[in-house]
Amino acid sequence: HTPEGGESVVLERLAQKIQPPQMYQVAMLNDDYTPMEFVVMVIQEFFGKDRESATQIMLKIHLDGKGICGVYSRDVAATKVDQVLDAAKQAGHPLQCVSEPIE
Ligand code: NFA
Repeated sequence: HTPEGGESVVLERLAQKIQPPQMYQVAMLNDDYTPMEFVVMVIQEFFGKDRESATQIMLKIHLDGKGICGVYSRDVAATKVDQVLDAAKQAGHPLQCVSEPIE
């Protein structure tokens, strides 16, 4: 019942339909000027972390140059990046933040 394997294409498409969406990590980058306290506050406010977790993430960024603040769908990740960049700009800090697909 497989004349030319055409139904495997259909099954493949069906399988793809139930695959979860591509996820994106939102990473923050270190710089020499943004105050540690500001970074901790931003991570708490926009990524829902408690003060302890936010502090650990901030220190990882400070020491390694980069750290992941959370993983989200593409649109949510883009919104997080916008929120962080807006808050940093408003406060006059050069803090940078990027969204990157994972897997
Ligand atoms: N490196 C910054 C400082 O020493 C702190 C910082 C951490 C900045 C994480 C950006 C991201 N004040």
